Amino acid sequence: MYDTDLRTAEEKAKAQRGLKRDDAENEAQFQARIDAEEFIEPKDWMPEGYRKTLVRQMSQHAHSEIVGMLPEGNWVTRAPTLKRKMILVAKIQDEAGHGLYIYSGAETLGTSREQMVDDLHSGKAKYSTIFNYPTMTWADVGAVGWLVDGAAITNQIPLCRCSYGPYARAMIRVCKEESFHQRQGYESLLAMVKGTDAQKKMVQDAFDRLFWPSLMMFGPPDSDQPPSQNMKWKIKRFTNDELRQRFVDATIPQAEFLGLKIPEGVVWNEDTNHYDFPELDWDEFWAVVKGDGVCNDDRLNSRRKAIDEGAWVREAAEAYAEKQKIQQAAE
Ligand code: FAQ
Repeated sequence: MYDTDLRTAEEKAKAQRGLKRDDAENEAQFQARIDAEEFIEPKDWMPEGYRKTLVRQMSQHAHSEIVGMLPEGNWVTRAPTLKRKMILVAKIQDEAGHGLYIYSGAETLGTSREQMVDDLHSGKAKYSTIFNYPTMTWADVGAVGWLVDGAAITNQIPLCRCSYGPYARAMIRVCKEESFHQRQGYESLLAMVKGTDAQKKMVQDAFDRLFWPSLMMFGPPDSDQPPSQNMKWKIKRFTNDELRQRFVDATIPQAEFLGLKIPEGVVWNEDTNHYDFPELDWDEFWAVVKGDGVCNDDRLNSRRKAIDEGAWVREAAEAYAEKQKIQQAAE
């Protein structure tokens, strides 16, 4: 109602011009550092758009790691052997670790983890569409390792060279662990295809259902996107379609080695030296992004429940930390 800024109009205009000039200079300097392949660190000046884009992408990434534990968690009690159970538990714990590093990395941009988690639970923030598909059989668990972690690595190796230092550094360890995840998934399917006919059929079925959604993990087609500021800022180094193609080219020979039937329309193109593949069902993709996937409600309800039921643990930990602080101050 009242204007508390006591500067004259002339003073305000002058300040605005100065601000603009400073911002332009800052922005030019910032872009020069990016072009020179320098890392941007938390306390460095950055354009608001860069900060926002990173918080969005990193929080979405962290949420994906955390929500991604749910489809696999369903199988811990049903893993076929003790060895497989131990591997699965180790993998799920790794995913939790990835989520925590990436939340911490995103917090260095000034958004609290509580805020990011609230945004996930309110439906404002996204997580990868792939985790809204169910894991119906044990072969699906292997296929998640092979295809979902495989797609994640393809996407994330370039992120080790992302211009934002904390994200890039977190990705180095994450990619090493995802690589183990991909191999264990592939190895478990390799064991199954050497088994009974029913096991082979189960692997084929998992591949048929999860192959296309794993291609959607790379995001919408380039033709839908305006030229990306993201690439200029070197947050992303390759476009969604480039990475999707790279993943298809790596995955089809692996599927052949498993003895799987390759989906119709996926064919080697001698001219391009790549596999051609049909247009994905982008209506399905957007429906899942918007919350209409088979498991969207289930996943979010599980996360909300976990946060509510864990509230007393967080309160106890805070009370304990407070007590320790008082004791240390008294010593
Ligand atoms: N799902 O302009 P673009 C994992 C959204 S971790 C949902 O192309 P961008 C580990 C996008 O946010 C897997 N939403 O966006 C694991 C944007 O939304 P906006 C996760 C999607 O950011 C394995 C809009 O559509 N990995 O798997 C998806 O430049 C096994 C327009 O899209 C990462 O997050 C999608 N698939 O590129 C855990 C990697 N795709 O702004 C357990 C880091 C797009 O309109 C078990 N993220 N959207 O609100 C990225 O590299 C990028 O964010 C992309 C999207 C490539 C996902």
